[in-house]
This record gives sequence, structure tokens and C-alpha cells, in this order.
Amino acid sequence: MPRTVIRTCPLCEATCGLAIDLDDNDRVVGVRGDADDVFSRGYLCPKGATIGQLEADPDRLTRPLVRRDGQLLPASFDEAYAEVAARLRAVTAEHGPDAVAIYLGNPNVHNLAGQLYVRPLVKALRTTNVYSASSVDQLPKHVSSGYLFGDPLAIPVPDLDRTDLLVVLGANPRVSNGSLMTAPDLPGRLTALQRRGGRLVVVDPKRTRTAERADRHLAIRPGADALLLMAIVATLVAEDLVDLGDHLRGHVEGLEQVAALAAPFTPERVAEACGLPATAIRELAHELAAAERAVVYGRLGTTAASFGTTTSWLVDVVNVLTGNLDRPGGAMFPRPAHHRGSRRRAFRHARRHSRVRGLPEAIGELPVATLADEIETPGPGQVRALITVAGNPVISTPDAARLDAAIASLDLVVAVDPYLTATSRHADVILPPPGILQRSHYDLAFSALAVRNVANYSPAAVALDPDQPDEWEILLALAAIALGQDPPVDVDLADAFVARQAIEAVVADPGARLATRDPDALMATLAGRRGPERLLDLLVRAGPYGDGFGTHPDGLSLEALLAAPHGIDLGPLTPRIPEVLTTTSGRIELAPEPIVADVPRLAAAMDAAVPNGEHDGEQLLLIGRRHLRTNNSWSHNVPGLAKGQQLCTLEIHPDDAAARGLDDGTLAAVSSEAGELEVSITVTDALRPGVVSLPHGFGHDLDGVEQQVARANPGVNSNRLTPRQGVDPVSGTAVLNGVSVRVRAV
Ligand SMILES: Nc1nc2c(c(=O)[nH]1)N[C@H]1C(S)=C(S)[C@@H](COP(=O)(O)OP(=O)(O)OC[C@H]3O[C@@H](n4cnc5c(=O)[nH]c(N)nc54)[C@H](O)[C@@H]3O)O[C@H]1N2
Ligand SMILES: Nc1nc2c(c(=O)[nH]1)N[C@H]1C(S)=C(S)[C@@H](COP(=O)(O)OP(=O)(O)OC[C@H]3O[C@@H](n4cnc5c(=O)[nH]c(N)nc54)[C@H](O)[C@@H]3O)O[C@H]1N2
Ligand code: SF4
Ligand SMILES: [Mo]
Repeated sequence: MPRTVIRTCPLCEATCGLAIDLDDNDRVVGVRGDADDVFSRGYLCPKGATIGQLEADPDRLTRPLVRRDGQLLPASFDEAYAEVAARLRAVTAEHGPDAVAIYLGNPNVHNLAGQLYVRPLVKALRTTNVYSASSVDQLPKHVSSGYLFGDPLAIPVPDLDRTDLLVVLGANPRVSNGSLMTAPDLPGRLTALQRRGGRLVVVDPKRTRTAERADRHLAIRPGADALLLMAIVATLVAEDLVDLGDHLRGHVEGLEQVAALAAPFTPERVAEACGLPATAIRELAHELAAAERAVVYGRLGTTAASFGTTTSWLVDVVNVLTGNLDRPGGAMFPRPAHHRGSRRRAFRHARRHSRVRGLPEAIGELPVATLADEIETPGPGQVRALITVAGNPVISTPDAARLDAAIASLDLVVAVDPYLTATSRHADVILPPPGILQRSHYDLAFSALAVRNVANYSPAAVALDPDQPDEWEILLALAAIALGQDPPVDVDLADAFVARQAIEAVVADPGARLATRDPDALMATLAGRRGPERLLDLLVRAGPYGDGFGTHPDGLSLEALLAAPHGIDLGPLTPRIPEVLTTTSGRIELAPEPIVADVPRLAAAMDAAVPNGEHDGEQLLLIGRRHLRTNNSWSHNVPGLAKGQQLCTLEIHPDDAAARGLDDGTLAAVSSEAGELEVSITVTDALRPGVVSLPHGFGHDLDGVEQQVARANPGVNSNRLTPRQGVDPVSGTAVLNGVSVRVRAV
């Protein structure tokens, strides 16, 4: 029967509700924004609208592939698991567990399997070689939150719907639809901000779509955000404008130290490095101090950057100093519906270092910028096998050509991925997950980053194909294999073990809502469910709005979520700093030593011609961009998104183009320390002179990539230009913005 299903879109952080029309054969025949969704109210973007094309993509793998005599051939899951078991054991038997690296890509944050079953897999592998897309993305924010608030997952988000002044650094939410700020219909919410008399200030080397509509655009030099924010701090201190507000007084330590650190960074001193007039910097400080409710927000242009951690820290320092942290209209901590567990130990990073380059660990992982080194460099602990789950590091991470070659040299590559991509083409075994509509969905990650407290569960809408396991079952099978079990794995047994462990963790946590703390009783109560549903039911019932398994009969449970397909609105964000803080001091630690240690480097950058280091005047600074019709590396095979204007071009300012004899539409050679590529030019005065922009996620013409639509218009891989040496030294996050390049006509 034709029917309409209501589901949350899993494609970006906006979490829009979709109303999807299915025909008799469960094919998608229409997609609309769900007008009744409590959060998105009918909004959708081109990606959500073409989700049917993604589901129906003939290039999407529906069976595992196993390499036999050099060729990837279809196989059953049991055959594929057997191959993984034999070869994985050969690697660990010879080289030990650290020889197996795992890389976790972005979509893991967008699905329940990634959120709940990746950790058991990582644990089972017992490897220190854990990598993820975080170290090309938001890792600096985790590190700064870890030190400031005690919890790397306590990331304050702009209280977008109530603020009077939003200062955006290095983000383009009108295009990205927001990141570390879950808010469906960001364009509408930004317009609403201005309609109610609020102001939007955008700090970005490019006049982006977001900047175009801002009340003020400050076209900063790439890499200089920390200097700008330090100068704002210095101004607030010098002009006696610091006002924590009653709500923060007594909750902050290290204020004097921050004031002293910032003192040398006057607007006049940083102006040149920022490429902004001192008056504009001072004005911004005044505006932030004067606004009733203001918030500073920084995203990818500030995190995947040389001073990533320091900038992330300063964003929150400014929010604290202006009294805007944890206050309506400021930067607030969401209170998601699921139980998140209280941290019991003080946050530390750099508890160990990578073998070859000595880069720091953070939140249990190592920087992906050094994965190629760990593969290439012989010795104990050398990586000999790689498992990727929902990741495409050959496109998404630095020094891509080198990583590509390194991965090709491995003894074993396993990819859990629905496509034959630039990365999975190296795989010996590919295990495809089911389609989006074939699994349930709940945003564990993004409900904790949302500008309203919401809970929204979508059950699977379409049955799994025969013999197709769900993705969580694939991850559990791999975990069991890593633990030494022979396939076929008893997934239900493994799942019961995971559930039991989750129950025990919740039971041990005094913060959980629970009528009984007897694990056996809870296990029995949840016995009717399996997989993510059992875990989600547990977490929601034990969470802050939960039914507590009886303590709060009107509270939430999976049952309650099922009865509310358009979501449950749990209200606006509320102040909650005392409950968030898990630092040793129990206060906001404003001057954490590991971040303060980076300030001398920042001081040195003040006097450099370019905040990132060497620059000879000929060089340009490369930054990235996104487009409404892209989703990192994997939207380009959707016909409805791929058509139209060429998206992968190098944008360059008219002056820089003219100086190099480049015209719009002509081909240029772009080179960096890491490599060289040719790409066609778009001349635009939207960029600051001296800056060029190239989107990431392209370069689909490598041998073996089976994405026919993407191949037809492959674009170039911008990460062939990003040197793997470039990292934010505090967090190890790759510098993807502000890369020195040379551009010449071909
Ligand atoms: N130069 C430059 N590089 C960048 C960036 C930049 O701005 N500039 N941005 C960085 C950022 S922010 C990010 S997050 C990373 C992303 O880096 P990655 O996560 O490595 O790359 P994605 O392109 O998101 O690749 C996702 C992969 O997951 C697969 N996939 C999709 N859905 C599922 C699923 O449900 N299950 C499984 N198992 N697989 C799935 C897709 O086929 C694809 O192969 O790229 C980073 N790289
Ligand atoms: N349409 C679309 N949406 C997406 C994605 C996508 O690929 N396509 N990817 C998703 C993912 S994984 C993420 S992480 C988010 C990212 O979300 P955003 O961070 O909002 O997206 P970007 O477009 O990368 O914005 C980064 C901005 O930083 C600017 N910038 C570069 N260098 C600097 C600098 O040194 N200083 C300052 N101040 N600005 C700088 C760039 O010009 C750019 O406008 O988007 C998500 N949403
Ligand atoms: S904005 Fe994001 S969540 Fe909303 S429809 Fe588009 S891709 Fe999906
Ligand atoms: Mo990202």
C-alpha cells in the first residue's frame, strides 16, 4: 500500500522532520518537510528532498564485496565475515592489536549504530590506533570544553531563538544548516533574529551567503580568529567591561590569569595580523558588552585551523566574560532526553602520543593527519590493517594522495560503507549497511547540541532486504570477531552483553532516574527489545525526562517516543551550569594550563605576516567551503544534487586572478607543500584578496570508484593540497583552512 512515513533526516546536523511518500514497492515517490515536526516545522533542503534518489541509487551496495584474486566480488555476509576473521587474526597474531587501525567517519554521528555500537567494536579491537573525522573537524571544541567545563561533550550552543546578537566566526550556517548548533531551518531562524531587532555579525574571509545577509561582515585573514578574540578579551578587561553576571559569579576561576594573558593583545597590536581595523575589533567588543543577550559562535573555519583549540576556548571565554554563558539568549547547554552518564574523572588529553610524530591523544583518539605516518613507518606498532566505518579518509583528510598510497600498501582493509569510494576501493572486504529508511533513527549526538530540547524517534520504515543485517549487527559481528569468535556470530548474545554493560553503567550512576538499581530486573524489563531500541529505551527512561522505570510514570520512554512521530518538544534551553560542571574545582576553569601553554605561539603569530607561518607574498591562503547541494564526499552521486553549476572550482579574488593572468573559467595549477592539482577558476570579489577557496569532498575519478554520477563530474580532491604536517598542536586537529598555496595559469 502506498503510504507516508515520518522520519528525521539523517544527512546533516539540522535533524529536519521529513514526510516521505512510498509506493507499493516501498520506493520513495515524494519527500516533503514534515509540517508537524515540533522542531523543523516543514523545513527541508535539497539533500533531504532527494533522499529517495540516494535510497534508489543503483551504485549503492546491497551485498558485501570480498576481494578474490585482486577483484572485488559479491559475497554473502557470512562469507565476508569469515574473510575478515581469518585475515584480521593473521594481522593481530603477527603484529599485535595496535596493527589494526580504525577510522570512524562523520555519518556515525548521524545514526544509532555509530552512536551505540562503534564503542564496543573499538574496545574489542584493543588498539590505540583509533582515528575519526573529529580530528578534521570539531575535536578542538571537545578539548576546550573538557578543560573549561570538565566534560568534552559539554558544548554550549547559541540560544539562537532568543539572542539579540549572534557573532559567527568561521561558519556558514545558511549553507551548512548549522554545526555544533542543531537548528532546523537555520536560514529562517537567522532571518527571525534580524526581524526581531537582533543583529548578526559574521567573521569570515569570504562574503558567504551568511555574511551577505549579516548586519556586519568582518573579512578576517584566515587563521587570525584567536587574535581577534584575544583582543576582544583585552578590550573587555582594559575598559572594565567584564561582567560575569550573578548567575556565573562563584562558578568561575582563572579570570585574573586570562586578563593578564590577554593584556598584550590589544586591538591595535592584532589589527594587521587580523587584516581588520582596530576600531572594528574594539567596536565588536563594545557591542558584545552592551548587548542584553549575545553569543559568540565559532565553527569549522575556527576549528580545522592552526589555533583551533585556542580559538574554541576563547569563544567560550568571551561568552563567560560578557555574562552570556548559561543564560537565555547566550551560549547554553542543551539537556537531551537520554541519560548521558556523569564523568567521574577530571578531563585530560594527551594521555598518550602517536608513535611516529608524537601527536597527542584526545578523547581516546589520535589525529588522522598522522595515519599515513603510522602506516608507512616500520617498527613495533606499525599499522598493517584498517577498518573504516562510514568514512572516506582518502578524500576527507590531509595529504590525501599520500594516505591513498599508504592505505593501498596495507595487508587488510575492511570498509563498512554503502559505496565503492576513493577509500573503500582499497578494501578487501566491504560490508554495506542497509538503506536509510530500513533503520530506526534517533539523534543521540544532535539532541545534545540542539537549540531547543527535543526528542524524536523514527522507527525503521522499510523492511531489511533478505540476508541484510542492520548496521549495528555488522558492527557487533566485527566486534565479536575481534574478540576471537568464529563467524557466524551470535549477534543476540553479543547484544545482550552490550545491553548488560550499558545497564550496569547506568545503574552505577547516581544521576540516573531509576526505580530499581538491580541490573537483572532492568534487563528483564527491557527483554522485549533488542539492538539500539533496547539501549535507547534504557537511556531515555533513565534520562532527565524519563519514566525512571516507574519513578515518573508520565515520563519518557521509547513507547512515548513512538507515540509522537513528529517529535516531543521539551522546551527552550534552561540554565544548568552547576549540573554541567565536572572539573576538579567544580568551577569553570577559565585558564586551563594545556591551552594557556599555546598562548606564546599566538603571541608570535601577532607579528608574523601570516598567522600560520611562512609566507612570501606570492602565496595565497587556501580555505574550504560547502554548498547547499553537497554533503562532504558522498552526495555527488545523487543525480538531483550533482546537476547544475560546477561546484568544485577554485574561487579567487579579481586582483589575485589578474596578477596571475587568470580569467574566470580558465584552468589553474594550485600547489602546496603537499601536492599540486589543476582546477578551473571562479573569479569573485566575495573573497578577501590573498585568499582562495576550494570545496572538499571531490575527486571521484580514482580507479575503482564506482559512483557513476560522481565520476562523470569528479572535481578535484582539495586534501591533496593540505599538508599532513599542519595540525593544531594542542588537539592534533588538521589545519584545513589557511593553507599556503601557489596558483598559476596552466
Ligand atoms: N579540506 C577539507 N577537508 C575536510 C573538510 C573541510 O572543510 N575541508 N571537512 C571535514 C569534516 S567537517 C568532516 S566531518 C570530514 C568528513 O570526513 P569522512 O567522514 O571521512 O567523510 P564523508 O564524506 O562524510 O564520508 C562518509 C562515508 O560514509 C559512507 N556512509 C554514508 N552513510 C553511511 C552509513 O549510514 N553507514 C556507513 N557505514 N557508511 C555510510 C559514505 O558512503 C562515505 O563513504 O571531512 C573533513 N574534511
Ligand atoms: N551543504 C552542506 N552542509 C553541511 C556539510 C556539507 O558538506 N554540505 N557538511 C557538514 C559538516 S560535516 C560540518 S562539520 C558542517 C560545517 O559547518 P560550517 O562550519 O558552518 O560550514 P563551512 O562552510 O565549512 O564554514 C566554514 C567557514 O569558515 C570560513 N573560514 C575559513 N577559514 C577561516 C578562518 O581562518 N577564519 C574564519 N573566521 N573563517 C574562516 C569559510 O570561508 C567558511 O565560510 O557542515 C555540515 N553541513
Ligand atoms: S537541512 Fe540537513 S537535516 Fe534538513 S533536510 Fe537538509 S540535509 Fe536533511
Ligand atoms: Mo564535519
